Amino acid sequence: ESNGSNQDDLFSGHDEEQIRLMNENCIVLDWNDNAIGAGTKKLCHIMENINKGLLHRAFSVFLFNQEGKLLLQQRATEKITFPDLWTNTCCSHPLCVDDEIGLKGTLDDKINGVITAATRKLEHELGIPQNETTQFGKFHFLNRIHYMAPSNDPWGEHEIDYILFYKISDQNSLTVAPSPNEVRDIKWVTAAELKAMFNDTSLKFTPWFKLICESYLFQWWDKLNDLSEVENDKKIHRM
Ligand code: DMA
Ligand code: MN
Repeated sequence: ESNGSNQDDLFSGHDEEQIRLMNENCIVLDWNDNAIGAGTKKLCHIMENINKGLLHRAFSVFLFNQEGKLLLQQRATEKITFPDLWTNTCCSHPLCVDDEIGLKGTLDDKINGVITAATRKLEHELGIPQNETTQFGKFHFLNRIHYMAPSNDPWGEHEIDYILFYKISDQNSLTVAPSPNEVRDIKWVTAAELKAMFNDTSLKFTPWFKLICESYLFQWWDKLNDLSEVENDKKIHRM
């Protein structure tokens, strides 16, 4: 069989738009978060490649309103990896393009690239206009988490994930208009409401969201008014 028909097999039954997005170029990394190349989203998310060590850069946004509520999303059924699972506000990958890759290779430069990608994807997934994201609040970089998690066969994740908090500043409100091809549902929750959701066995969560909830999320959330003691951690946390 040709590579073409193998590719058709891998994607058979999946959504056309989500198949198209599998051609995006992710940033391939060494274990210290240095960019060493490009790899399609497809290649980076095949467990067979991950098991050989293929690693890429990602980000996870946690968006909070003025009341300290966190915006959750349920991933669309159309998503090829981790469909229908509840997760943090927005996750994706900075791409191999000049303004997202962090060309200077410093952590600050990489964070800026990730924030550019996050602003792009908040609009793409949740319909939050980029000009609102840049004007109506502020991103905080918390830390980086290196983790691996299988999804439905043959797919999985293996990422260095930049954790970003975004706080809407006083008097502003963001337009939120989710794209149905990306997001099935959304929900604003307090910490107590999120903990209650974990006790509801009918709800399923993404592995990275569970990892972050079990480690840092609630202690950071307690400090939402002043993140200065916890943000900008330069260490890569292997989980
Ligand atoms: C990938 O998210 C990023 C993390 C942190 C798992 P995703 O599968 O939602 O990516 P995309 O939105 O680009 O499909
Ligand atoms: Mn990924």
